[in-house]
Amino acid sequence: MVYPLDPLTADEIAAAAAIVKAAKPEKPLGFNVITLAEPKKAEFLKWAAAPETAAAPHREAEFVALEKGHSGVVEGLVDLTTGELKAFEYVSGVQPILTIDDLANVEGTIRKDPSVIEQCVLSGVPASDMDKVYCDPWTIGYDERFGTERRLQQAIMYYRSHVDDMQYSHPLDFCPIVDTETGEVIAIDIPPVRRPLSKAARSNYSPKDIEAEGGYRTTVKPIHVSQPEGVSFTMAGREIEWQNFKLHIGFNYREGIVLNNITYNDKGTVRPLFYRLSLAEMVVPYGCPEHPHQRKHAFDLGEYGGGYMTNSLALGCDCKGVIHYLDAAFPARDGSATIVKNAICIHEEDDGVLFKHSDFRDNYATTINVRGVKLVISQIFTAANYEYMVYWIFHMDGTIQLEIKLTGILNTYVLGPGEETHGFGTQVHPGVNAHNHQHLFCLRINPMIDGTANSVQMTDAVRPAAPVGAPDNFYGNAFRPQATVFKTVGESITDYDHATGRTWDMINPAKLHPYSGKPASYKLVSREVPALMPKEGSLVWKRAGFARHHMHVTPYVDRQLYPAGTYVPQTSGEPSVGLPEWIGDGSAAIENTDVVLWHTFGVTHFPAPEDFPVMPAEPMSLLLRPRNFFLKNPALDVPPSYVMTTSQAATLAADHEVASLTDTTSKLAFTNGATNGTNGTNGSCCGKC
Ligand code: ABN
Ligand code: CU
Repeated sequence: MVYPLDPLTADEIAAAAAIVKAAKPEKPLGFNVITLAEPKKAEFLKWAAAPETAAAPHREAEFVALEKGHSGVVEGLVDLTTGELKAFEYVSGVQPILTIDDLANVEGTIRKDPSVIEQCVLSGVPASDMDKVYCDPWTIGYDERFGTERRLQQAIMYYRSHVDDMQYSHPLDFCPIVDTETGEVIAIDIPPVRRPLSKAARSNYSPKDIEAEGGYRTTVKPIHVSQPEGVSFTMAGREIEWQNFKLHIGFNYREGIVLNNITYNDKGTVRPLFYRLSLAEMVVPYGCPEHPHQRKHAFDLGEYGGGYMTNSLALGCDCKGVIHYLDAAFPARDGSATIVKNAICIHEEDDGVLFKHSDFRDNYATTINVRGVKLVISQIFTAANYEYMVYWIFHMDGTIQLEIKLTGILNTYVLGPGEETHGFGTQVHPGVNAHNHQHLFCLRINPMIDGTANSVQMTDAVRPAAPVGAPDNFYGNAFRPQATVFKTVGESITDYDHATGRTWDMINPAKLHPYSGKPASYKLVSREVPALMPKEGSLVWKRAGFARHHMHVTPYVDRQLYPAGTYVPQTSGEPSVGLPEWIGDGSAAIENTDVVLWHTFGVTHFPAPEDFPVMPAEPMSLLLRPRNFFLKNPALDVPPSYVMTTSQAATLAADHEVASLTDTTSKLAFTNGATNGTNGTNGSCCGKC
């Protein structure tokens, strides 16, 4: 059975392209996007209520194409169920996403361009070394000199002394601008004071370079993950069931992983949690004020695509354990389909102690210790220099976690001899300036807490206003949570507050907990929430409207998915598209209805030498936690690793035995004074269970 939110298969992509070509044989089209047009939510939910009997929504493909000689894009819709082209429209004044092919062509262009060769020579690269000149092609972002008419990339330039070298330790100081469609260099930005190619030795992480610095350490013992009985999840197509959770795993060229229709089986009652969760956009603004670095602010999802850039994952490297993979299919420019094998990794990991308690009264003999397992659904994408590792993690207590790890290589620029960074970057290697930047992600949450009629409140820890000594706070120690329900979009535009430990709670106001009297909710706990550093009125502020605040809530609208606009490359931000348009005057009602939360979180990155030549993975994380949702701890039925009741302990004590969780069976890391640790094995914690 095809699940209506399944991504298009390779065959469906090819079929969609064939339908468009057959309907418009005279048009010289190059496909940029062919992706699932998700069914309307109401249609999907109708189907999902009775999938065996209800008619499935038609499979529809939306496409974006370029037509030779036409500025802007052609966008349209294909009904794959009927084979009909339902829409075909020209959209002007926009530019589509850059595909991997678009990026890959730029190096060839700049290497043979005479004006680029001239600049290379001026920088200290011999003309005979043009095969050693590399570039990271970025969309131009926005440059008022060139506007949106042409499809432009800026080439961030580097020199690689050897094919196995890592070019980021030898940046060049100028920036060619390339027309993606014609393959021409249309301009070169050259700084007024030149910075020659650094003569410092390269910095690299290749085996040869590590050998030259003493070789790999020999002190790492293997750790094997063993799952002798396989996994505890089941898959039906792309629907997964794991520990009472059930959800569908979608994927698209832009957001990458999309989690759909997440429910929780609460002792036989299937309770909806979220209709859709995804990373909807991100922006990486750089903080060097010198022209043209203001153009460095990548929207990695909207300009390049977290799906298009996704890696094929490998066992033992990206994921460990017993793995289930899902592939991804994308269109090539000619409308044929290509497949990324193993684009999504699904596996389980030990999750540490889920809960534990011991009783001091019998010297901790009374103990319960329950270990958890977590389900991880992950992908990794390479955004030129950077890698983003995205982990959607499900925990046994009903918590859903999003963890993102950053690794890969810093974007670098040349630091001239004796030049100062002025604090806008760090010299991470001689002659290498890594500019300050932020990684700001926009998480789109469409909650469905026990149904689609939800509200959003922010909860802050507050003290009563009365002073110490006043009757209602005589000792001054009182505090309580203050919940503010957002009535309008305008009220929802809020920021994190460390002082109050603010959370944003998605509540079902009609479902009050029998004990707490509070509404069933999932709360968003997210504390890695820097402010957008580019100033109000700046290009980034205008283009990345979603990043102005940590939280925005809007009423649900079908296919309103991308908060920096559908077409992000080369937007001027005048007017700001996407979320700022949907917010409008902020008066739309959002109480007790179907809502979407747009949450911006991330890190401000001041580079350091430890981040070079390749950055150790830096994690950031947020949680969606059930509150007043379950009657009590929903994980009480997870089998304990060890349990000893007080009466059992007393019986043992009466028999002069000692009940204790103290480990007696594991081979310890160090026994009999040995310090090489060769004895350690996994053991059950006490040998009694
Ligand atoms: N980080 C900007 C970027 C992403 C992908 C491809 C090129 C550049
Ligand atoms: Cu960074």
